[in-house]
Amino acid sequence: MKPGLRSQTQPTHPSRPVVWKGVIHHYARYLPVSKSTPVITLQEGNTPLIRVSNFVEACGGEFELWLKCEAMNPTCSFKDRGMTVAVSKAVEKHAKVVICASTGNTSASAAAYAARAKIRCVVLLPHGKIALGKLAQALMYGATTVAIDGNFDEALRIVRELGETGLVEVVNSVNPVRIEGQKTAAFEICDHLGRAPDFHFLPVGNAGNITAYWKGYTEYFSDKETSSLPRMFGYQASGAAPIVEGRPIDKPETVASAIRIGNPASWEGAAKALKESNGHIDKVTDAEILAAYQLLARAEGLFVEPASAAALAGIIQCTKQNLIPKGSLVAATMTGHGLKDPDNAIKTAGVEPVVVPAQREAVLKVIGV
Ligand code: AN7
Repeated sequence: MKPGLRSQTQPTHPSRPVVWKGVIHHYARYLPVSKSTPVITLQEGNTPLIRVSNFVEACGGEFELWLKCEAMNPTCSFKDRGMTVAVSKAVEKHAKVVICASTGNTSASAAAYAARAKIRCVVLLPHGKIALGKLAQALMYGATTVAIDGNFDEALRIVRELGETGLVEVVNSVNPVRIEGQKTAAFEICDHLGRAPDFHFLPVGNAGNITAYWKGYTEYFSDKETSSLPRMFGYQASGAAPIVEGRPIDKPETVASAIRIGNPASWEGAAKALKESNGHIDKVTDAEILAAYQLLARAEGLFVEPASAAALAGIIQCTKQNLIPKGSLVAATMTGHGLKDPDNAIKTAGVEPVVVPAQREAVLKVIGV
């Protein structure tokens, strides 16, 4: 096992706390950086891997499930792992402007790291289709925020064209250094579990993350048998499932706005991960996504965004189909924080606060004890 998270984070003195300095600092040897790369970091990475037995019990499974909680990154999604590398490399090249198309999380992350690097950031978003918290992030971090009358795929096409002019640096995952940064999550999982899981579930939008995890797992075990590698299981929303359907979707639709993508940029990377890992890609309905979203919050106190819950809906689907053998070690990536999308949360919870007069008796009545 190569990256060796534990060995490198041992404090030099027992009473001295471990200081985590971010993905580049920790994994420089495995990333496309050199001593002369300026490190733009918000101390991303080193996120919790949390075992969720209540959730497994609630869905009737008999396996061990660990969630990689990427919402604990600085901008509350997994995008920060790739963005620290992308923005650091952009600064190394003396880029003055970074640009991305986004369903929300990439824009939040690019905007934050650009602010830190003191360079400009331009984000192209599908108008009216971005979760509220993500829009708030882009605006607060000071990105030039452009809402296009079109979907993510159209925004990405424009960004690619602008990238070709050489005037701006593209920080979407079509920029390969993004994938390099994101693969570190797989390193952390192996370090934490002491092995790779048997299965790894994750939501699939542009397919950058499934590509990155597979790269991470294969690099971690490059000197070992492939039998140590996990099977990669990806989930798309049924209204936005181009890889499952085998063709681009013109007008993708789903409640999980993060993965409302009809023509994934890393389609080939996903295909490779699925084939080489003997994996599986499938779709889940919006109703299944929202049910899993609410179940996780209530069963475990973990609040993820709807896109992340697509992976959970996939786990529930596989449990019903008996695809996960008893005793398996299963990991899933919870890609973003539930607070990013308060509108869907309030709608899904389906309850409202009980309004009462400011009196003890009135509150007691509501408690019902
Ligand atoms: C929470 O921000 O594509 O398959 O522009 O935000 O690597 O695309 C977000 C994607 C899953 C899918 N979960 O990951 C963007 C964007 C969350 C996400 C995905 C996204 P990929």
